[in-house]
Amino acid sequence: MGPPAGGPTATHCPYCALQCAQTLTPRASGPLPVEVTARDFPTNRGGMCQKGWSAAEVLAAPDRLTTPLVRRDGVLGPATWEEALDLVHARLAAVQAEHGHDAVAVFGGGGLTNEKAYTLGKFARVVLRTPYIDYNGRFCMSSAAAAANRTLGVDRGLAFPLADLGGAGAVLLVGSNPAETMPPLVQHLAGARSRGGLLVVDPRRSATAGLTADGAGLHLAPVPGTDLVVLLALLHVLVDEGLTDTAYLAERASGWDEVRASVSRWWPERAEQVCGVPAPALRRTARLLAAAAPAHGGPGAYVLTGRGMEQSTQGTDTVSAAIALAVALGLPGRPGSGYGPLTGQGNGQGGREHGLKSDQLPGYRLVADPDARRHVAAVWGVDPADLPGPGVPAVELLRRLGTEGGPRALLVHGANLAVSAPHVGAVRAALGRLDLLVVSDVVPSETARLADVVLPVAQWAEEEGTMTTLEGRVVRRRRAVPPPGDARDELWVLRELARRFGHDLGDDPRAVFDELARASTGGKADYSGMSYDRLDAGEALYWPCPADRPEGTPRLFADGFATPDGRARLVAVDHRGPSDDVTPERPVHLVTGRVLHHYQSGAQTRRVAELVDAAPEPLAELSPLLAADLGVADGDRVRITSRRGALEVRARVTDTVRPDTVFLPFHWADAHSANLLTTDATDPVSGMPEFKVCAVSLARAALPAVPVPHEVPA
Ligand SMILES: Nc1nc2c(c(=O)[nH]1)N[C@H]1C(S)=C(S)[C@@H](COP(=O)(O)OP(=O)(O)OC[C@H]3O[C@@H](n4cnc5c(=O)[nH]c(N)nc54)[C@H](O)[C@@H]3O)O[C@H]1N2
Ligand SMILES: Nc1nc2c(c(=O)[nH]1)N[C@H]1C(S)=C(S)[C@@H](COP(=O)(O)OP(=O)(O)OC[C@H]3O[C@@H](n4cnc5c(=O)[nH]c(N)nc54)[C@H](O)[C@@H]3O)O[C@H]1N2
Ligand code: SF4
Ligand SMILES: [Mo]
Repeated sequence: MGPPAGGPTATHCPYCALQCAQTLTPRASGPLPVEVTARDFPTNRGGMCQKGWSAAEVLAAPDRLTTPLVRRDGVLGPATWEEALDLVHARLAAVQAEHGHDAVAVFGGGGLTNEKAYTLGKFARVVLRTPYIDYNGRFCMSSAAAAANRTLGVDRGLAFPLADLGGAGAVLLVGSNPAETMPPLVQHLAGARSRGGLLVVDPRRSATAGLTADGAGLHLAPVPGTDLVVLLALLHVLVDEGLTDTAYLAERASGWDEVRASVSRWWPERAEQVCGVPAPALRRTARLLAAAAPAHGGPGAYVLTGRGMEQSTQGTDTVSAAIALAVALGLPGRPGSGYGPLTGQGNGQGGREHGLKSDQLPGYRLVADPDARRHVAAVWGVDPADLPGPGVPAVELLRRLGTEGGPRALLVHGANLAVSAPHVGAVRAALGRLDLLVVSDVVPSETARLADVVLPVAQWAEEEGTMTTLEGRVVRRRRAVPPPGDARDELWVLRELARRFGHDLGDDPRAVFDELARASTGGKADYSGMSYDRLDAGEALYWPCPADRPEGTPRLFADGFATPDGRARLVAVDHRGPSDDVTPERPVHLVTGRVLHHYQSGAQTRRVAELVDAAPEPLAELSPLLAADLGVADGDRVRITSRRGALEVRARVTDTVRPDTVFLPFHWADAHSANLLTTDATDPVSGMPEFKVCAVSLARAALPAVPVPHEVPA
């Protein structure tokens, strides 16, 4: 591993897909191994959020995993790597000998580097020979990915560099709150705000919706789960008022006639009845977008989506409608205009490009495609017939754990399922049914604490690799310090496990990158023209970057879409409503999401003192009207009950939420986990769970308020 170089190291943030550029300077003394400063880069322009600034604290977390742990007599205790890996190998081999290859499953994470994601996918398919692999990116980007694939022929997050947003006259953000989830991104919205064109669709007046004040734009606050109606109404207005880009539609899209017919019944007054957004606001929004669009001589417009609309059982259809809106306005592929989802995890994009998704092989190829299997099998030196077929999406995989014929052992790399999976009570029960749970992590996450074997791995500032950002741009992650104690690089862990199964996997990140570039050759996400040398020389490389077009592709769709005929395949869709909609017994919509100071399951950020001080506990946001109805005052404890579970948290009474809605962040665990309440119903196309909306009842908690326990790491 070698000692740290000692000088400053240029890398990127451990957390979200914005991948803010950072400089890490090793510290000679003090509790933290490195000092983190922001570095200029086109996405963050020298900015970072508090999570990025405080990231070094996770390196030195007091309960950082520094040795393998093995459960003996019910208790996790230290073990050597030799003992831990021998045990994992022996038990996996025994499970497979008795129950077949499919008896072992793998769950990955969108925070893993491309090298680790690729190797984990290869490990599952070549070493374990199991079809059961999926990742937490299924919870994140799967609806946006499914809609982009079916409509545009490719899924790359944004199809353009983020900095392009600056010149836009209008930016429509549907269910996205970047002011809290990617704060430095807000700089790129300044142009649209100055032109009065920031258009935010969110049932809450989120921090981002607040940016529309003072003439900077409009905030539409729909009933949760009704975004599709909002979008169909916007399309209706474009058609009705002759605002579509007819030349672009004729040349670049198919299916428009069906879409046009399908939106005819969503005139704004009717849409208002369902989505609650006033008809005049729908009309103004459509007109502002059209005025900014190139067909009307505007400076450009963007349609951007977030988890607020995607994490729904109709997420794929809702994103398809957002794409139809962008296409009807003539935006995708036009300079200064476009469509895209704001992706989520640091490498959620790269994770699926390189094989963490149940139906995908490296290069964004399909497991079921015979040519793809042949190509990848050749790179891996195996018989295509030996590659398992497609597996199942995350929620289904978790459901099958420990059931008759389902997987009996699970390896988790970079996901905290015991907090972040939907209907988490059922997921915890499923994990409890396993014969063997092995978790690789950097800290004792809630999932790691349930494991039979815990493997301590290196993180972020301690490793080399690459990440693929929300722009489809590949950036280098670089090592500044060695991992503490006995924590090891995850590539080494996979290599050592594979060796015990008689397989040879490389663990040098540069060599793994070269191999994944080869495996991606000719695929949609082609990295074959990229190398560490080019990335280290500071080149901005966006995929596809094939060897014969090594300049890469910052902007997609200039000459057509990635469909066989180059046209966008528009899909007519209609509103169905949430799977668990409000009833007289459960009359309030529960909406879940994020706050600025915490990341995801909180496994990392609940270990950072300044972030815990800023946001020590989950607060249920409810309106003064609802609070009065319940007899709840600000700071009182409320009990929230859904069909699946109940929890008690304190209330924040605020006029930023609709009176029919309560908002709860999901960054806390155990009795405070929002996912005790959420449903695991999924979108039929993407497998995306409906995290965003379910029906709940609320009551003032019967017991007197007790101090909320701080999350003290065990
Ligand atoms: N601080 C912080 N930043 C993060 C993360 C984090 O955990 N914390 N995670 C990263 C990841 S992985 C992701 S995926 C991104 C997510 O980034 P976002 O998509 O911005 O985050 P969310 O808070 O999940 O959801 C956005 C908004 O959707 C709204 N919403 C809820 N229901 C609905 C609905 O029915 N319709 C509409 N239109 N809106 C709705 C919520 O009120 C919320 O303001 O953030 C990334 N950045
Ligand atoms: N109710 C509700 N639930 C949600 C969402 C929501 O909006 N509402 N959003 C969903 C979304 S968009 C997402 S992306 C998921 C995220 O779901 P999670 O899987 O919970 O995400 P993280 O908390 O980032 O978990 C990553 C784990 O990996 C560990 N880790 C970090 N780096 C490494 C590494 O290099 N290697 C290994 N092995 N481990 C590492 C961290 O310590 C942590 O324990 O949550 C989903 N759950
Ligand atoms: S916005 Fe995202 S990438 Fe940037 S510092 Fe914050 S968490 Fe890190
Ligand atoms: Mo995400």
